[in-house]
Amino acid sequence: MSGTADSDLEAKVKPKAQRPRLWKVILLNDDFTPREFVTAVLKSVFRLTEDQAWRVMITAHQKGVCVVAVYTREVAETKAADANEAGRANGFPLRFTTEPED
Ligand code: NFA
Repeated sequence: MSGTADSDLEAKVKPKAQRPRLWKVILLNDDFTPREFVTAVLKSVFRLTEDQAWRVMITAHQKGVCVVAVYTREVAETKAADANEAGRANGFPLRFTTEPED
């Protein structure tokens, strides 16, 4: 063994500082929600800039989906629910989902 008794013990007992798994919030395209409304929700709920919000919206519009941001699970689920409620409250089928990062 090359380490000291102390560092050998430390290697056995020191708890690993686990980083929580992060969750993606994903924006789904639909044919009805206005672009400006999607962008407004991305700015207000996810605190994106106008530029970031427009790029995320257009990417989802063109590709079907776009990752908005990653958060801890509870924050991701709360923001997705808030954003879905904003769509529902305004009569739009706007949908956000969450999924764990690999
Ligand atoms: N596809 C919508 C439109 O053309 C815009 C949109 C983009 C909706 C991204 C949902 C998500 N009005």
